[in-house]
Order: sequence, then C-alpha cells, then structure tokens
Amino acid sequence: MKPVDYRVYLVLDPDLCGGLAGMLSVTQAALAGGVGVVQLRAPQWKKRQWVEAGLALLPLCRAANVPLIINDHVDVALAVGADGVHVGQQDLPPAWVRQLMGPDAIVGLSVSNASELAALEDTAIDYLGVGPVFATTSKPDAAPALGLPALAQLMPGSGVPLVAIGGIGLDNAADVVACGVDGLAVISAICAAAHPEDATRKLVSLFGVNA
Ligand code: TZP
Repeated sequence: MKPVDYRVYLVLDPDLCGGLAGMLSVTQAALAGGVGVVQLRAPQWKKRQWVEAGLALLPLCRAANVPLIINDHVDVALAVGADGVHVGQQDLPPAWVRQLMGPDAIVGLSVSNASELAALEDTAIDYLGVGPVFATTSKPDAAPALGLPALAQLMPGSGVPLVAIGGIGLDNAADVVACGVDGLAVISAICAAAHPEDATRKLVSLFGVNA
C-alpha cells in the first residue's frame, strides 16, 4: 500500500466522535474530504472494542486505498489486518513492531522534542509524529507544547516524513504547514468539526495543489 499521503492524518477519538457509529461516519466524511491516513486511537477501550472498531473501519479505508493504523496495539493490528501501528516512546520499540508486523507494514513513532529526535537510531520507522505543537485537551498526558519555532528547528527531521500533531486546527494549520512538515495529524479538528469532510478538505488544501 505504500507510498502514503501523510498530508492530513486523522486520529480517531471515540468520545469526540460519539462512539463507534460516529467514528465510522467521521471516517467516511474525512475519506471523502481527502484524508490520507486513518488511525484508531482509543486509550480507554478494551481490546474487544478495538477489534470491533478496527474490523468496521478497515473496509472503509480499503475502499479509499487509505491505510488504517492502530495506535499502540500490535495484537489488534494483526487481528484486524490493519496496515500499520503507531507507537509512543514508552510503547513496544518500533523494531519489534516491525518484526511482528512484517516489512510492508507502516510503523510510526511519536517524538515530542529535539532530543528524542536526535536519539533515533531506529531504521524500522516509516514516519514520525511530532508534538504536541500546541496545547491540546485531546491527550491529557501530552508532553509540553513545542511551539512553532521549535517545530521549525526540528525540520528537516530525520529523513522520514514528519507529521505534526497537537492543537492543530483550521486557525493555525497554515502556520504549521509553513514550518515544512509533511503532514498534519488531528483529532478534534476533524472529529469535533461540524462538517468533517469540509474541515478535511480545507486542511488538505493548505499543502497546495502540487503537494
Ligand atoms: N499526541 C500528541 S498531541 C495528541 C496526541 C494523540 C492529541 C491531538 O489532538 P488534537 O485534538 O488534534 O489536539
């Protein structure tokens, strides 16, 4: 399925979407608006719920040729046949994720500052999620916000696509894109939008027609 369009990366939140039915309708709208990656993220959920949601999301993503990424849980990704896994600094190391998921899987890692980026030795990573760029209420245990100057200093990054995350909305997304990031990962900007398809389309358009 690679290469991947990282420009607008939807991270699903069951609370903001209104449960599984809401997640499916937000995903459908975001896919119609041109989202390039969908991640299932539900820290409060039991594994059964993850699997149920993953199995429901997968056909929508497949129909749009967009990868479905599972946050954190390799077993869920394998169980539902998802395209990849995104892990944080305290999760299963990316090299182990790669070994379990196989060479074609998409493996993403969160970094929240320059030292985590500099410490990267892992060649198993396909992309990096960098943030939070701004303060966010969507992840209560998020690291301190980087801010735009620090984000810009992290560019060009480490040779893999760099996707900014955290507090990104239609009001500030253009400034984030101007830092040179490859993509914007958002929860609330799409999940809590009155019109998720329009919100997605507007975010995609910030990268310009030839991006
Ligand atoms: N990781 C860093 S910030 C964040 C995650 C999952 C939450 C992003 O949510 P929002 O609503 O786009 O600020």
